Amino acid sequence: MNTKNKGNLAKILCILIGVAMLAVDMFAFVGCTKNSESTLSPTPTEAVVDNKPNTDVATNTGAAPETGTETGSQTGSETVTTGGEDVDTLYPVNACESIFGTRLCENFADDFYVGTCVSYSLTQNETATKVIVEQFNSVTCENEMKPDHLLDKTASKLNGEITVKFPNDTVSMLNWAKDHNLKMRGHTMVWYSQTPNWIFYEDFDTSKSLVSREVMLERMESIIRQEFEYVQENYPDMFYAWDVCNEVIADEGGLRDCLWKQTIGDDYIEQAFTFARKYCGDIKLFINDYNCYVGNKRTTLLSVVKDLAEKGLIDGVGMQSHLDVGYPSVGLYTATMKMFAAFGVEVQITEMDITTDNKTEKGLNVQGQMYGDIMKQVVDWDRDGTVDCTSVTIWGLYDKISWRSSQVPTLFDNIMLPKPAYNALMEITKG
Ligand code: 9MR
Repeated sequence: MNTKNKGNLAKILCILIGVAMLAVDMFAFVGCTKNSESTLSPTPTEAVVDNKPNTDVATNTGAAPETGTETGSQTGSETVTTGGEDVDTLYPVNACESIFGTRLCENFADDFYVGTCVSYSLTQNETATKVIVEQFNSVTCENEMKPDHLLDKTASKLNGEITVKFPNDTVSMLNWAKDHNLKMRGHTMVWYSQTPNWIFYEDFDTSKSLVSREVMLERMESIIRQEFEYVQENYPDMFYAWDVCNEVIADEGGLRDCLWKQTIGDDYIEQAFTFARKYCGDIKLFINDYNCYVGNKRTTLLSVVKDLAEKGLIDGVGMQSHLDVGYPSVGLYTATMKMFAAFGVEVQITEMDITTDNKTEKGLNVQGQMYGDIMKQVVDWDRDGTVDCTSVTIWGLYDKISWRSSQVPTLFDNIMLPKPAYNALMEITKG
């Protein structure tokens, strides 16, 4: 029996066991699974609520842009609820030596890293870990390396200077990635959202005044230095790219207004990359955004990237790529990628997901086709040198835990089985 047939047999076995266990669960015999996730995870209801802060996101039809941002800006929130990690406990962990018999990342091994985002709970789950390690060779913390997770207010006040502290859940995730030989993308340093307000105020006290440009520049440098130093010391060579600035362009074009810009000034992006360049070692520096292909937003992003590239401050552009089957067209999306590549920088697809409201077999095939068409073009261009794509990350391991779960945007369905989208990527052959 050849490898492919073995893989298919393993897959069928998994599906049969999965279905059988699903039936068992319906009669409430839940104690038979090996996973301990149920005690760690929120209930499915909580999960859906927690993972969807942006219920007002557009559905990306017609000219509606990709969304992917939250409405709140710097809220000062000091906790992050990752939520949504209700990993299905029914899936057979040890039933098959190889879960699917094929490896997505192997298909693109000569081209770029293939990643997924992970939450703390996901990394605690045996099934999810097995699928991730089999299918992907790169991961991004979905929330656990964002500013509100790493910036420690108590320590900052105590020390009288901005203090970065990698909390236990983040450290556990980094250890998990290291133990499984996964590479990581850092996400993210300078962002208008999920960034506590107190970092911008005198004495880290929001009842006082905003600090001066000089003080904020010192704080910015310190944050960037501490983050890079921590990972270089504890996880050398694990991080290959970092979103230094995230979502800095306004939806209508121009720079997004935010407290970074208000305190430092319009050059805050260049300043961030200058500091990052000083401390990053071999880690590649990225500017990351959504709707990169839309009108004035694209125009501004192109000019920011061109400027940073000419100054040698940036290594690549992260196209988040929260897409929908109705928008953008594959042509518009890939043409934009080529424009960034023309500046001589790398391009990474950093948060790819493609929503669809049509969950029928036909709808999922259309979704698969779009995943496949995009990736085929990216692979072709990467191979002929038109685009230097170095990483593709899918935002969400499987539909049930996606931030847009109701529109089933990932490669794996609600019980973590491969969808047509997965198959479409596997079908892209080596040239
Ligand atoms: O997927 C993330 C979700 O769990 C969080 O609740 C949300 C809060 O901001 O952030 C999501 O990830 C975002 C990413 O960090 C930046 N680009 C848009 C992503 C989707 O909102």
